Amino acid sequence: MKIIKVETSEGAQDKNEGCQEAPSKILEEFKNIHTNEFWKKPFYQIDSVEIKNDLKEDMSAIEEKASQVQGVFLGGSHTITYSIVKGLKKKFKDVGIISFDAHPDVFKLFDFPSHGDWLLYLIEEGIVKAENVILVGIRSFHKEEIDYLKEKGIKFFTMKQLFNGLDDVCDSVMESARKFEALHLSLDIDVIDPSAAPGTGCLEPGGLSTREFLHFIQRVKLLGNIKSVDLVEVNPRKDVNNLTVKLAAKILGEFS
Ligand SMILES: [Mn+2]
Repeated sequence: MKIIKVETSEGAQDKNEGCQEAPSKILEEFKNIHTNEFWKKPFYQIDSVEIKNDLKEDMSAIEEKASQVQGVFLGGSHTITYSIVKGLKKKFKDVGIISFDAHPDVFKLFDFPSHGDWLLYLIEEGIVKAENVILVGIRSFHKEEIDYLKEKGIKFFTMKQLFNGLDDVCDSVMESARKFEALHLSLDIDVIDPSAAPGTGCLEPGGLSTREFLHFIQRVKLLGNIKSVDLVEVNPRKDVNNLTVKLAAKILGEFS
C-alpha cells in the first residue's frame, strides 16, 4: 500500500485549524499497528505531496500525484478530495465516489473548492456524474443540500437509514459502486460518532460506532475497482487522549 501524505494548509483560517498536523501524527501512531484485523502486518511505502500554501499550486500538485499514484491520501482537509478525484479522472473515464461523511458537502462556501463544497464542484464541473456518487452516514445538512441531492439523483444513506439495517445499506452501496470503472473512497472521520472520534472540526452526534464503520469498510474494500482512498478531517489539536489519531491509524491498517 502506498500512503500519500498531504499536509494541507487550508483549515488554518477556520474552525478546523490544526488538521494539517494529522498526517504526521497518524503515521507516528501507525507504527504501533502490528497487525490489522485480518492478522496482516501492514506493509506500506510513504509518498508525499509538497504543499506550498498556494491554493492553486497545491491543488494541481495533488491532482498530478493522484493521476500517477494509487493509494491512500492522508489529509488534511476534505478539500483534497476535489483534486484527487480530478487526478483520477485523467486516467479513467467513469469515476465514482463513495463518501463516508456526516455532511453531504454540497453547500457552496467560496468561489473555489473547500472542505464543505468539494463534491458540489466535482459535480458542477462535470468531473463526476451525480449518479456515480454515493453518500453514507449523513446527518447534518441544510435543507437546500437535500434538495440538491434529490434533484441531481445523488444516492445517499442517512445515519437514520443506516441504523435500520447497516448490512442492507452496505449491500446497496456495493451493488451500485461495483459498476464504476474507477472508485474513490473518501473517509471523513466525522462520519464516526464524536464520542469515538472527538478530534475533528465539526462534531455531529449520532454517528457510526467505530465497530460499525470498520465492518462497513472491511466489506467495501473487497470491491475490485477501488483506485484511491482519502482519510481526512482528523484534527490532533482537538483530540482527546490521541483517540481519533489512533482510530485513523487503525483505519489505515485495514487498507494495507
Ligand atoms: Mn464532514
